[in-house]
Amino acid sequence: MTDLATLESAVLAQISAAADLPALDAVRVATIGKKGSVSELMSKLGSLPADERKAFGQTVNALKTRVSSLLDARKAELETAALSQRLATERADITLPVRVGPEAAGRIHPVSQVLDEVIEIFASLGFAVAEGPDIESDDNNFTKLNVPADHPARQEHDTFYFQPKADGARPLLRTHTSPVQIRTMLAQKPPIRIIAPGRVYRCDSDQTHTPMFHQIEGLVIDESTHMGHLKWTLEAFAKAFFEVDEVKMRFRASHFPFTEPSMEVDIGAEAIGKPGQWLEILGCGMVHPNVLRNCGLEPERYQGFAFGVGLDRLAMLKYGIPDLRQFFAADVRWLSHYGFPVLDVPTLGGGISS
Ligand code: 2NM
Repeated sequence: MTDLATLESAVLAQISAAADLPALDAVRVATIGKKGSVSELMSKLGSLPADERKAFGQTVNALKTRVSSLLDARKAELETAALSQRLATERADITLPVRVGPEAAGRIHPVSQVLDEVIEIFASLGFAVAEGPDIESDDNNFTKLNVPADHPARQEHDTFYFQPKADGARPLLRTHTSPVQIRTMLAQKPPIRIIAPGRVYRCDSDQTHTPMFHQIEGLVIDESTHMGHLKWTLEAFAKAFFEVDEVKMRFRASHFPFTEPSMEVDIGAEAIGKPGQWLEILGCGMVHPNVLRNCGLEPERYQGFAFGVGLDRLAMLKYGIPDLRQFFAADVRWLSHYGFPVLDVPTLGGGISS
């Protein structure tokens, strides 16, 4: 019994001396663990006289229970101390600004933003989006569009051609998105109401021209579509795009092989806060009868209008971006300045721009 009392006071001393949770666990293993000093006492049971066994067993079990509950108490004490320590040192300053993650730091390119804006506006007017390949045939890009064989736009000087194929055909990089309209007219009967956005290519490179730029063209064909529809549509577009209630518009006579009559459209620069000036924003006209015929549509039955807008130029005008060439320089500093937040999606309900 003296042995037991000595053992117990030694164990109690170890428990209170344990300074942290790992040290306390070591005491637990060394005492009430499988081969611990308290557990080992039970192995003496066999060598005791039969009449002492019961009392000894009860005494050892009681000791084990006391040691176990002291271990638990010390454990709770150490855990509380550890928590207080963390609370005292790991303080969060909730007045600091939130750290912005990559999804919020990313920016949408102005051309993508303006493309989404234009699509949203024409979608609300009932236009569908049509697409086609960047590499086109001479036929879709020029011939079907009533562009004469000797037209300057067809020259190598203006158009990017690929090497001629075995059959002599020369594929090219489309110089406008009009071949998409050609494909649409060949594939479906009127009524047709589409816009065709995309990249276009011309051998041209200076302050205001890049060899690749972006266009959006539109086409409406039906049995009684007339120039009043064209003017109303473009006015509705200009008001929605520049987010103004009224817009001054000027239609100047022009010439394109694929439309007759053809016009260039200016808007009063009041729309972008520069009163007194005119801004050219697009070209348009009534689709030439030859183009309709080339696509299998009888001009005696069908007529319609088409227009083409430069997206890059629209972006520059609306958002006051000075230099076209910066659009394609892949400079993140430029993009973080002129770009748009990822979740700033243009909608007519929520606002075309915000
Ligand atoms: C423009 C200006 C005027 C145009 C014409 C056609 C088609 F295929 F219907 F003949 N598509 N696009 C057109 C007409 C494009 O861009 C300045």
